[in-house]
Amino acid sequence: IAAALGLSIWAGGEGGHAVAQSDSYTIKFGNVISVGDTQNQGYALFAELVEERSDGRIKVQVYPDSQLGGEREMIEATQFGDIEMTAPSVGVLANFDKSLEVFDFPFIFEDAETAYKVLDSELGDEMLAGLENSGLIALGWGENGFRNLAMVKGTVRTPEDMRGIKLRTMQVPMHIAYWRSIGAAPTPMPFPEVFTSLQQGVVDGVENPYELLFSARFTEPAHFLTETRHIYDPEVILISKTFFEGLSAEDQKIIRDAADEMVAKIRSLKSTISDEIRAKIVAAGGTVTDLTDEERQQWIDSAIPFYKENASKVDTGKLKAILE
Ligand code: EAX
Repeated sequence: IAAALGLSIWAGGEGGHAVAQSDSYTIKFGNVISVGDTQNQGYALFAELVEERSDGRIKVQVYPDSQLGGEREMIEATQFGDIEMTAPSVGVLANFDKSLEVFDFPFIFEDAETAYKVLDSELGDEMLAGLENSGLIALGWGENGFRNLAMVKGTVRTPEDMRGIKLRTMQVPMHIAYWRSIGAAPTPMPFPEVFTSLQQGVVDGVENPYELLFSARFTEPAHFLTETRHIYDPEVILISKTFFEGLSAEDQKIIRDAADEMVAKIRSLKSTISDEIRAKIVAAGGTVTDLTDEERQQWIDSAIPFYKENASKVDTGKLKAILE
């Protein structure tokens, strides 16, 4: 068979291994985020730094906007080395590594600073390192941000208002379980399908950080927004393990250092973007509603039955450590 194949299957086609042997190579980095969004500005910086510091040997080709598919597909492609990098929502990634499910618990972080404390701690490092068991090297925590509601038919203020509402969620079991526990009808689907589903009335609403809701144009059909901040969504910057391990120590360092700078840039851009985009949504004719303290408390309390039901189903030690 080797003779019949002429060994042609290794001529650059077999994931990272062959590519990594040579001096010059291209890293394909797929994501679902729109061009120009803060994450993609961070990924562009990463591409620039890697290219510059390797004297042009390493190219990073970023494929935004779901060009290479949905997040689950791209995680699998990265595991297999069909692409080298991706940066999915932690929720979608938790399907591959259960210990990450603790981030899918609603209202677990009050603000980004608290989230950073956990992500940047030993616990956070341990979680990133654990992804090696799934064929992935995590280069750092990116950030999607706090997720808010965007509805088609009218404003939602309380958990009660969600009864019977078809809400598009990510394909994340814990998110689905929470929305179901408050009486909503969660409808999981990959990101690339959401816009059409909103337009066609397959779902009544969607939840995502303001920036993504706006750049993906979900706020056109779903223009009744509520700042629920129900889930803080860190994304994880991933590189294929087989690919990365085939690289020289020098190249690994170039990539890791550039990833650190990318993460810092994403965090700094994220610190103001939510308010900026919120203003743009309103200027475009959307309605954005803030919760009163009482309403916010109702939302937090609405998650208690969910915690009671699900705390023992995840890595309880980590959940407890985060809550503490
Ligand atoms: O990670 O699918 C989603 O709603 C995510 O927020 C998006 O894919 C970015």
